Amino acid sequence: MAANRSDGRAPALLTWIAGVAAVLLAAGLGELAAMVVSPSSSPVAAIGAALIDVAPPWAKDSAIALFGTADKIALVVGIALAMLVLAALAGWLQARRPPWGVVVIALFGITGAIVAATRPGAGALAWLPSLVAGAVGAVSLWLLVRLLQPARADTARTAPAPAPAPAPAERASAEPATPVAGPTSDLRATQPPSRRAFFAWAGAAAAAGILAAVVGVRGATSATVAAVRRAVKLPQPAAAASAVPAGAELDIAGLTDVVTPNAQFYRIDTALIVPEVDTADWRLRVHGMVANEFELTWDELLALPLEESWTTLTCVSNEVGGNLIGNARWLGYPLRELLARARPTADADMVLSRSIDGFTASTPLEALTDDRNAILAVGMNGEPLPLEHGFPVRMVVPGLYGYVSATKWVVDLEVTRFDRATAYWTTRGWSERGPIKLQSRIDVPRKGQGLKAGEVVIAGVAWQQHVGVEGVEVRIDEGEWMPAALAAAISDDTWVQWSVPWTATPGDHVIQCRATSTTGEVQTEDTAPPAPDGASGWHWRTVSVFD
Ligand SMILES: Nc1nc2c(c(=O)[nH]1)N[C@H]1C(S)=C(S)[C@@H](COP(=O)(O)O)O[C@H]1N2
Ligand SMILES: [Mo]
Repeated sequence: MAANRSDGRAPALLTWIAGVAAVLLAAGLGELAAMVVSPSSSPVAAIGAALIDVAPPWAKDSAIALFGTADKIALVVGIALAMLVLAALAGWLQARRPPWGVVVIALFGITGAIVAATRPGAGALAWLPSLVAGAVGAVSLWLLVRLLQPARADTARTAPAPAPAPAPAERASAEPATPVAGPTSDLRATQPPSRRAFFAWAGAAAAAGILAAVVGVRGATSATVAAVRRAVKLPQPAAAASAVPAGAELDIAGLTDVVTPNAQFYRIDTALIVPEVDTADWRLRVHGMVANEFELTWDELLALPLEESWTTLTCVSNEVGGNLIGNARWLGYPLRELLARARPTADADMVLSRSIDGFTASTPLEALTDDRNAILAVGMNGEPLPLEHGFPVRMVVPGLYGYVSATKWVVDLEVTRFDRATAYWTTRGWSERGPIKLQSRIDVPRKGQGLKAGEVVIAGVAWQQHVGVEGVEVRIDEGEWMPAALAAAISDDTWVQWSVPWTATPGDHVIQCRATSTTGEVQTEDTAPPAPDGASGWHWRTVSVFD
């Protein structure tokens, strides 16, 4: 380990360690406090949530492109790394330009507190964990850096102000077994302050911080709302969904299941911490350009005649060939009925749905009042909504991308107009309307899968919700289009499987597919990126066929 410089300055590395140890302890205690206050009040979560909201549109794009549904983990890791770099910097500052290191940490705590307290849905004590973290970080940094500095006695000795002789007992405790003057004290002046004490304290702070963070994060994983969810008993549907038709599920290894299990359903949202909404507190406010504003409670909602329907949900960020799509059996109350009760005024053309966490979606009023299965959903594949899929209540609207229709943790419906209100992603450059584009995807042969020459099967899924898919075609090496066999569709609101046999010949080949909708539209070859209103183009896959 580097020795103290002759000028008495601690090596930079040690100042960085001091900063990191102090911030680890601070962040850990912040998480512990958040466990008690509320998960979303965690300093890291609050800063992450704010970053998500202020991030430019391309950042969301590239985050999803780079990390897919692991984008949140990537963000947290990024914040943690940035915090550690800042921590090291604060340690260095505190050693070289005191008290600026302590000031920086304290300012961070205060900033975190303000951010946490001003998040949508923030609780009354949301500022507390960040303030705890800031205070702990500032004090521990001050203490740790002090341990790096030459002992006080050395400096005191240079200014020998004659002090009144202390009482023997006092002296004994103040300067234990150290002579006030003489050869020994001279020797001490050239010695570095105790590194052992510094490492012991820094190590203890870091370890305690990590332990507190682990306890805090694990303890905060929504135990209460999870229990509320487990206790929910969904009523029998007044109208059941059709059974999955025989022949909807082709028996082909590697082909996507026609019904997506909840645990495998893609998750996309801006919520770093899954919002916790107790059914006892849930209210849906229906208001705006309506004759009859009202509020709905959970019990009132469950007492209504609920209907079950199949709808395939798709994210606008889904690339051609991507997997941000899933199909489920949803249970809920028709929004058409709910809006009929509210009686929208004639000039209203949009419903702005709002989540408890501030996310909003703009859905054409027409899509919510026509005959499609646009519902206020409480059930997913026979279970209450999973917490990360919107428990207790979300919207599901066939035919529209999720960002303009599928509001999770929904608490507010404002009937309004597109020229009066703007939704979350529209303010970030995405289209104000998002009908789902006609798409098809190759699932097998799988990416990079080696194939043996001979009879093989090419299969995948195709979708254009609420329009429906009429056919799929496949071509090899830009040859003739071959019609694929469509499996039975559950409905026009769901995707459909397809397959086509192929006699594979040795060599590298390009497989492409395209769908045709029930309106006769052929899936366009023109490629478009996800922004601003959904990707387009043909999905293709190269395969190597061996003898
Ligand atoms: N509250 C809230 N609801 C939301 C979102 C969100 O960020 N917050 N994202 C929407 C988007 S972009 C999509 S694609 C769907 C995804 O729903 P899922 O996560 O249940 O698959 O939820 C929608 N509902
Ligand atoms: Mo989405």
